[in-house]
Amino acid sequence: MAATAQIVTEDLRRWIVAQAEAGCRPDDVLAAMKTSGWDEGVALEAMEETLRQRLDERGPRPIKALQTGSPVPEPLLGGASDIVLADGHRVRVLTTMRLPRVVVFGGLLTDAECDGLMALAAPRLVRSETVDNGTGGSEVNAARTSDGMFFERGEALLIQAIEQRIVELLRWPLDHGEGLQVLRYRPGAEYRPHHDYFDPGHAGTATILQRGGQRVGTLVIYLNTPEGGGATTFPDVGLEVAPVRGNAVFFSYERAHASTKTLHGGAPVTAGEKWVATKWLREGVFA
Ligand code: PD2
Ligand code: ZN
Repeated sequence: MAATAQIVTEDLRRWIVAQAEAGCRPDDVLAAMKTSGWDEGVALEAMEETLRQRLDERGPRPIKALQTGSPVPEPLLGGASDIVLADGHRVRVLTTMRLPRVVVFGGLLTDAECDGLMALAAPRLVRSETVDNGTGGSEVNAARTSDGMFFERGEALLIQAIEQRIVELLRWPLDHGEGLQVLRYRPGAEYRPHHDYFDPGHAGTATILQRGGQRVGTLVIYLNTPEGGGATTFPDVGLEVAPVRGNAVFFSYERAHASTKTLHGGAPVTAGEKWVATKWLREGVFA
């Protein structure tokens, strides 16, 4: 069925409302619509619009299963120019994409800033852990074979300067950001494709969300240029961002759902090391 020919009928609206009121998860409703031939984007829009309209009719009593998109950071873009000024620092906009929402920046950090971050992080690196979906704690994971550490927000002057630049570039409040994380990949190390949002279906997620809510955006900054490999990949759309010292890739996700097409990974490093700093943005105050 062609996307343009898909009309949302009253029958379909009634069916969507019935599924939500019966407690069906949005993912399952979406999957059922896709199986019957609906384009994913059209189905998602139909579901959201129908449920929002239904909420308006019914007043404040929420239908528990529904989720609408959250506000997300939207970077400062230069309009006619590909240069933006973030806290007085000139940053180049190299690539933009709508779905997934991706923006690649050139020259976000200077060489000296990259060196300074790596020097501060190096003595504190330990084998990376990922979130344990069952408990909300963390665990060592074969899908992520790097070493890492977290800075506290604002813990050093260099960190403060970088964080303020990110605040202006992404137009997202300082206190909605997690502390910067630094990762070092050795040859052969990788970060297999994953989503950065916390999966609402997992038992530990409710605990994680108590501090700052969902993640809504990610900025990965490359602190060096590996000799081989290490691209940041977006397998849903075949996009590969080359790791170049001082550059960064930003992406946002307005819902914790694969339809954002923000599945991404760190391809194996084939020669040399790869160092990145990641800033995750939350929907609320991360205190
Ligand atoms: O280092 C990367 O390219 C990478 C890839 C995927 C980093 C992250 N995810 C992350 O820090 O979330
Ligand atoms: Zn990631």
